Amino acid sequence: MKLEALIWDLDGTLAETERDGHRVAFNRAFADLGLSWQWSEARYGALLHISGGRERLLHDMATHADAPGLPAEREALARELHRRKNQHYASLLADRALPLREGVLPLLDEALSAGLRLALASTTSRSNWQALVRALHGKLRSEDFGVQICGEDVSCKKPHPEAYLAALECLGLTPLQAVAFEDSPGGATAAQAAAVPVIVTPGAYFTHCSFEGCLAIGASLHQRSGWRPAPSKAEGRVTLDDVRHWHALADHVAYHP
Ligand code: XBP
Ligand code: MG
Repeated sequence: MKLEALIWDLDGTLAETERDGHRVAFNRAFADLGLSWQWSEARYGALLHISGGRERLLHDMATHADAPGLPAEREALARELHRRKNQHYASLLADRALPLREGVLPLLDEALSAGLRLALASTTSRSNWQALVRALHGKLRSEDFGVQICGEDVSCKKPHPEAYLAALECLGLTPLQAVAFEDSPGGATAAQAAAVPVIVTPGAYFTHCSFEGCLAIGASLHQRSGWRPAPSKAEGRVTLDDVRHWHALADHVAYHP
């Protein structure tokens, strides 16, 4: 099956946005509303198994005695906090852009030059994708991603496959004509549940997680060392040839730290 498209997750995969981006922005939103809640780096990591910022807020409210009692009030508070969080996130990025993960940009460029299509399949809000694009001043071009599935486009967030199924439908491709790039167990599960082969570069919060059934897994697209299956060459970054090679092998590997 010919490889036609690369489908990218955003948070943790294109860029490390969680610890110094979303987490800090959530904490600013709590302070805005006079709440004493603050998410430490460790607490935020534990909450990341909940996809979606609003959903994460609702989940965490169960642990706060001063959270509203009624479900409708909690929902309203989560919406307001989430709205403010996304505003803070955009200003944080405008002040100090979070870089793309190493090795991402050359692979994007190589794929485009080779005529492959790029898609985004993220459960983050569209405004967060746009904020990252803006902050990177032309390094990451929105127009290069012919298909952009964001949190607002799905009713079920990852690990549900909906984002990937929607991306495939918009691309007009079958799952094996694409490869997904993910950083988290939930994201990898979403791609696999849509039958899209997945290449994993664990995000900062997911380096101690196990991943089953990946096409390939490695610490960074920037370097070939340590990848499973091993790329044909030992030196340099992960290239489109490596991706095509893994795609052709369609051999699935597991990773247990
Ligand atoms: C990861 C997420 C997101 C972000 C915050 O998305 O779960 O919810 O943490 O984004 P990805 P929102 O699929 O890109 O890894 O607050 O906009 O939900
Ligand atoms: Mg992710």
